[in-house]
Amino acid sequence: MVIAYLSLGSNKGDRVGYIQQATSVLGMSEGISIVRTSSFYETEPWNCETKNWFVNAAIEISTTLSAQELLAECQRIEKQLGRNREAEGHYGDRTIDIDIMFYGNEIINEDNLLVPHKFIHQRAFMLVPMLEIAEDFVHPVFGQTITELHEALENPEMVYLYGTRI
Ligand code: PH2
Ligand code: MG
Ligand code: MG
Repeated sequence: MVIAYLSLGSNKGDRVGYIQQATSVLGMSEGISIVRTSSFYETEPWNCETKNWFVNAAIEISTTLSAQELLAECQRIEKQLGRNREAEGHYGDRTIDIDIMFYGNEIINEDNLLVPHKFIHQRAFMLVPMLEIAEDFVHPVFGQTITELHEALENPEMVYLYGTRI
């Protein structure tokens, strides 16, 4: 059994509804149990063209799936909830994006999967929800806790200006 942390994001349609649906479908998947969920945050698009703000959240799961099996399950659920990668293009608007942030303490560097997610330490929309559910979790590459990574953000005090808890 491995504890993993997922980042959920939506900037198209019923954003909160998609995140709730994704969480409930994940919880029904064989080999996945939901342990904890963060609040929802409305966040400014980070490094993408769109003007449509996201809703983001983080969840803690315990799983018997391998990291690759978990990735496949996340992608299956994205598709089930109407995500169409071909139509949306790179960083386009999406009904739901489910990213593996951490898979236990494992460091995975495979063609289709990088864990820890390579941008966690730069993204308030990942760190702020994580603060709520796993502030003491240590990033296995940087050796710093979520709290420390959040404090090291360029503008940690600005977080609530561009991201609002909803
Ligand atoms: N996801 C991205 C790129 N930019 N910005 C916000 N605020 N939230 C996201 O989930 C997000 C993003 C790529 O997946
Ligand atoms: Mg993403
Ligand atoms: Mg993704």
